[in-house]
Amino acid sequence: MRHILHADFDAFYAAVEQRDNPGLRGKPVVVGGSPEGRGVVASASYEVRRFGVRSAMPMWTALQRCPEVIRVPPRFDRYGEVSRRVMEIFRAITPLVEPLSLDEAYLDVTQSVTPERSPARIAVELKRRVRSELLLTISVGVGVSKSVAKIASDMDKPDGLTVVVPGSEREFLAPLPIESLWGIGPKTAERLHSQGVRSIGDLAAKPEDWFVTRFGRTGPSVRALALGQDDRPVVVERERKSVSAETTLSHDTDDPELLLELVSRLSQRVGSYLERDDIQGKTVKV
Ligand code: TTP
Ligand code: CA
Repeated sequence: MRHILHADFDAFYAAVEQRDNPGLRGKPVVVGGSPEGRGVVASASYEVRRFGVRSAMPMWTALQRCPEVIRVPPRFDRYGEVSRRVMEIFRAITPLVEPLSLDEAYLDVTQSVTPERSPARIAVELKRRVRSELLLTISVGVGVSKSVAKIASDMDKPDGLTVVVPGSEREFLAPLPIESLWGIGPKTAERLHSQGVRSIGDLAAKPEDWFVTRFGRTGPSVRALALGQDDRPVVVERERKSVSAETTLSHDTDDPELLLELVSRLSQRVGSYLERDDIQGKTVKV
């Protein structure tokens, strides 16, 4: 049996800004581009979420929902630096750390567990270290698999700690909405809702062949996740699967000349990344 922690910063970009600028603490803060430049909210402090402001929302919508919102432009270098430091703290607990993004990672702590040091204790230690060394809060989920740990870390945000006791995975998952499961996006969820399947428990109650009919090849893995079964290991070094470049225009356009010019510029950027790292791809997507 494995013991896995999933750790995730609360309101990452916004929390770093509030930490670095005490004047922003306790205030409705968003990090993102300007409304004039069609910016979107990258991160919203918990204070501003009460107004219904969320990540990926256009900045002008955020302004409408909360006129007193304070917008801070992103400082990606700073977030990268904080990310490197938190990963160091994680690696001091276990070498088995798999970062998922700048602000979240899986930790396999199986080897660190002793009768005196339960996985939950390790999670408490981890939260304490991050708070004292970085002055930031993380939410942690503890479970025997990646999928359960990740869902658990989201249950009690911010500054949360949710422990799923081994053997109680099905019980833990049953009341949660199907959207919490990896691989169930909004479209699939809508389709399943119309068939009366809303909770993971509803899903888990379906027979094996139902999954194959609904999901095809991925049916068995969706079923396994719904039953709380997931034996994917924590992988320290992950192979990079793609290289990309993107941009946002200040106005919508369907001008073919402009678009071609843009595609050319972005593909040159992708090309230079490939060259720099001496790697190749075999599939191109626009
Ligand atoms: P999240 O972990 O999704 O969000 P969060 O840390 O701001 O808030 P919480 O986890 O407490 O719900 O994303 C981590 C960072 O990634 C976030 O701070 C900013 C960036 N991000 C974007 O730039 N755009 C997005 O649409 C999302 C979702 C995140
Ligand atoms: Ca986060």
